[in-house]
Amino acid sequence: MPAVTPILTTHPCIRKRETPVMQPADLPYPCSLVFNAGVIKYRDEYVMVFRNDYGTDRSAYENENRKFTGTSVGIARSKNGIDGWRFDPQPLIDSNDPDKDPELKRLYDPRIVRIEDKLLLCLAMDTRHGICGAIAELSEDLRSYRIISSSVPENRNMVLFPEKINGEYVRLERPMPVYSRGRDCFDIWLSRSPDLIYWGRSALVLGVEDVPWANDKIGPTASPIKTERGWLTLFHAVDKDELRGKNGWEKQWKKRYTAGLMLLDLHDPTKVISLYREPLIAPDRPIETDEGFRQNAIFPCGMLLEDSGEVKIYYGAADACVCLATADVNDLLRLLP
Ligand code: BMA
Repeated sequence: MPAVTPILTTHPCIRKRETPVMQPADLPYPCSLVFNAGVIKYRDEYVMVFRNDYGTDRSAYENENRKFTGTSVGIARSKNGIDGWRFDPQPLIDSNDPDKDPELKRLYDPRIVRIEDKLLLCLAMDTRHGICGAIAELSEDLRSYRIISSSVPENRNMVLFPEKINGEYVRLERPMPVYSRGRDCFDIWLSRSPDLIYWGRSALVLGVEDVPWANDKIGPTASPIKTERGWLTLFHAVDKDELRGKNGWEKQWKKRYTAGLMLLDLHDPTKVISLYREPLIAPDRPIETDEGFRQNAIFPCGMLLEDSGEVKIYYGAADACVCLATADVNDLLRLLP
């Protein structure tokens, strides 16, 4: 596969685990692609909430135009956050659930967070009338959920800060304005809420034009990590080239997804204290560039800080499997003077 230009590479402080932490064959129910997973530590275990697209395979997709028949969101637990994942027997959410609201098409790209005693899930929600961002509250045993808030279209990629700031819940989000800007040109915004249900006092955090290697859109990825210097915040960044041809299952895939890093003010996270001006993580291994459903896409949805100072970043690789990248928190902070 010819390299996608301009060449973008992962910063050397990031170590990518050689093999994926989760692949389709690991799941106990039908799965074509498992990717874009959020992770938290909960009751002495790591809990992963992942996206599963199912119902076709590469050959059927390419030769018979057989598309995916469903998307589910599933849960698995592990003692070390790397292997030995134990799956719940059924997905938590399934687009083919006969009891679901007919307005709702599917929920995907889960980001899980624990705020005080609440377990919360941010989800992208495709409806018959547009794409919305939903927030769901999970039961303590992680076996059921209830949607408590949803945005109007078009919005998604919501992530919640892991604690209240100045007494309010705060989320990052990525609306998708098309009329006003004439083309894909999407930015990162922030909204605040007294109760997780009503959201407002929205403000722009970072525009796509502020990210030197992005020319299409940016969006939030995982709940930020609190440090003494500010909120360590990952985001995804997309560059697009009309000349890019087939790279993956689809006839054409023109985008590349990378991850960037910034530090947001602890008390007013609309303020960007520092932005690292190159990608932190780029698709640069064969599993990310030459294999998978959409090549040249890495998409983090989970980030954890261990007591040792190791930051674990869980990302979807080529929309096909879940991979893990790690870095020392101080090395990441050094990129943000
Ligand atoms: C985005 C989302 C993600 C996906 C990415 C790359 O728009 O739909 O779920 O990983 O595209 O295909």
